[in-house]
Amino acid sequence: MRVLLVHPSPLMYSELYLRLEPLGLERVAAAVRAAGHEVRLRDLQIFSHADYWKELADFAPQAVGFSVNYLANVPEVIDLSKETKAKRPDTFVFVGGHSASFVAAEFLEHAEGTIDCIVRGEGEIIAPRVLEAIGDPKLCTLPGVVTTSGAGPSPTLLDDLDRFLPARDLGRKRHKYFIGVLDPCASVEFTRGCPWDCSFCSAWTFYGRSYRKGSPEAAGEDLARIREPNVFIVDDVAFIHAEHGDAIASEIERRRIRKQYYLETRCDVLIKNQELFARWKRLGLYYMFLGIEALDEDALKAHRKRVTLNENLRALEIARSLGLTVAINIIADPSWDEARFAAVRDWALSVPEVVHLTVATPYPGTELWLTESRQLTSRDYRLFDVQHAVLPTKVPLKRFYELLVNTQSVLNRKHLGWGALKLYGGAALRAASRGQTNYLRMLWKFSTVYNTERQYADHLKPVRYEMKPPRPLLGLKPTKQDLYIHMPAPVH
Ligand code: B12
Ligand code: SF4
Repeated sequence: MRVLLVHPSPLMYSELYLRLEPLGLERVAAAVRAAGHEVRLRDLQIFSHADYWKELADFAPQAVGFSVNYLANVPEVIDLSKETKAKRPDTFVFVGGHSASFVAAEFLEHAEGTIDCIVRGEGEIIAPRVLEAIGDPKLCTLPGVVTTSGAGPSPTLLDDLDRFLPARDLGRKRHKYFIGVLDPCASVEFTRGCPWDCSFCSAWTFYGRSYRKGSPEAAGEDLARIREPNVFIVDDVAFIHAEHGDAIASEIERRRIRKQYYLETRCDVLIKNQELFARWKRLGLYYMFLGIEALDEDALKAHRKRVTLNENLRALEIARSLGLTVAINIIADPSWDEARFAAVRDWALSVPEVVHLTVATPYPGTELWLTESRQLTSRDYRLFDVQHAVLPTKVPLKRFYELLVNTQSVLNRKHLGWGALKLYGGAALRAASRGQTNYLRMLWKFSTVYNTERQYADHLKPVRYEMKPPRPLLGLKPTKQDLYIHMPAPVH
C-alpha cells in the first residue's frame, strides 16, 4: 500500500529557536515500511501545503497519516484532513501523536467523518495493524484505536525500543533541521518515558509512568548512521540511569563517533550523575536544557517538581563548571504582575544561562488540566502553545503580553542578535561557510515572531474548532482513565 506520513507546520518556537526532524513519524515510517508498504514522509515544517497537495496528487497514497504532538496543530490537521477527503475520498486518513492521543474523541468530532481513526499512544506496533484493518469493522477494536463507531482497549507499549530505528532516509531537506548554533542537527532517542509526575507535564501520563531504555548498541548504530555533526537527544530526562549513559558513551568511543550534543535533563539527575555528564562533555555534549521552572519553593511544590531551589542552583553551578551552554525555563503564571516579571528579569540577567519564559498552561493530558481551578479564558487549540495565556491574567491581557515579550526580549539580548555573535560567532560562521544559515537567520528575527500585538491579536481570531472543557472532578481525585494513555503496569 502507498502510505504518506505528514508532520504539520512549524510552531511559534520553531520559527525562531529550532526546527527538528519528526522523529516519531520516522519511527512509525520504519515500522510501516518493515510491514511491506511503500512509505513517503512530508514535513510541513519545511514544505508548504502546496507541496503536500502536489504529493497527494502525484503519489496517490491509499493512506495518509498525520502526526499531532502539539495541540496548536489540531485545527490545521482537521482542515488538511477535510480537504484530503474532498480531493480523494477513498484515501484512508489516520492521526497519531502525543496531543492527538489526549483529545482523540473531540478531534474526530471536529473532523466530521474525514478522519477514519485516531491512534492513541505509541505508533510503531499499531500503525501497520491499522493499515491491515482498513475497511474491516475490527479496526475500532484494535488497542489505542478510536473511530466514530467505537474505541479499542488502551494501547500497548512497544516491547523493544531497538526494533524500529528512525527512517531518516525518508526526510527531505534535512539541512533545515537545527537547534541554535547546532546547525544542522539530527535527533535521537535513547530512552522513552519519565518516572516523575510533575503536575504540568504529560510525559508521564502518556507513557503510564514507564521508563524504557534502548540498548547502547542500537544507540551507537543509530548515531553512526547520522550524517549531521550535531544531535538533539529527545529523551524527556536524559541519563537518569548513569550506567546506561556510560554504556552509550563507551559505544560512541568504540565506534569513534564525534558529534556535538544537546539534551534535556533534571537538576537532581545532573547533581547525582555529575561524572557521567563530564564524560559526555568530553564526548561532545555542548548544550543542555534544565527544567528549573520556578524560583520559589511554593511554586516548585505546586508543579510537583520534587526538587528544591537549592538543588536547582547547585545544578546550574555544576553545568557552568562543566563549561556547557545551558538553557533554562521559567514558567510565567498569568497571575504575574509588573513586580513579579521585574524580579524574574533581574534574576535572569544575573545568571549567564539562556533563560526562556513559557506561560503556565493547563494542557490536556496533564494533571493540571483536570485540577486547575481557574476558568479557561480560551479553548482555542492554537493558543495552547505555552506562549499564550489561556487563564485569567492579573494585569490586562495586552499588558501581560507587553511584560512577557519585553522580559523575553531583554533576556534574549544575551543569546540573540549581536550578543550571540560575540559568544557563538565562530561556530555560526563555520556553519555558514558550509551553507548552513538557519542559526544566523534566526538571530534578528525575535521581534517578528514574539510581539505583543501578534500575541494579543491571536486571541481575536475567529475560533472554528474549540477544545472540550475538562470533565469536572467534583472534588474527587483524577482516575487512571482520566490521566493515562498507556496504562501503568500493575503494582505487585
Ligand atoms: C522535540 C520536542 C519539541 C520540539 C518540536 C519538534 C518537532 N518537530 O516536533 C519543540 C521544541 C518545538 C517542542 C515544543 C514544545 N513542546 Co515538545 N517535545 C519534544 C520532545 C523532546 C521530543 C519529541 C520526539 O521526537 N519524541 C520521540 C518520538 C519517538 O516520540 P513521538 O514524537 O511522541 O512519537 C510517537 C507517538 O507519539 C506516536 N506518533 C507520533 N506521530 C504519529 C503519527 C501517526 C500517524 C501515528 C500512528 C503515531 C504517531 O508514535 C511515535 C512512536 O511511538 C518531546 C519529549 C519526548 N521525549 O517525546 C517533547 C514534548 C512532546 N513536548 C511537549 C511540550 C509540552 C511542548 C511545549 C508545549 C512546551 C515546551 N516547553 O516544550 C512546546 C509546544 C510549542 C507549541 N507551540 O505548541 C510535551 C508534550 C506536549 C503535549 N502534547 O502534551 C513533551 C512530551 C515534553 C514533556 N515532557 O512534556 N517540543
Ligand atoms: S517535567 Fe520532566 S521530570 Fe517532570 S514529569 Fe515531565 S518529563 Fe518528567
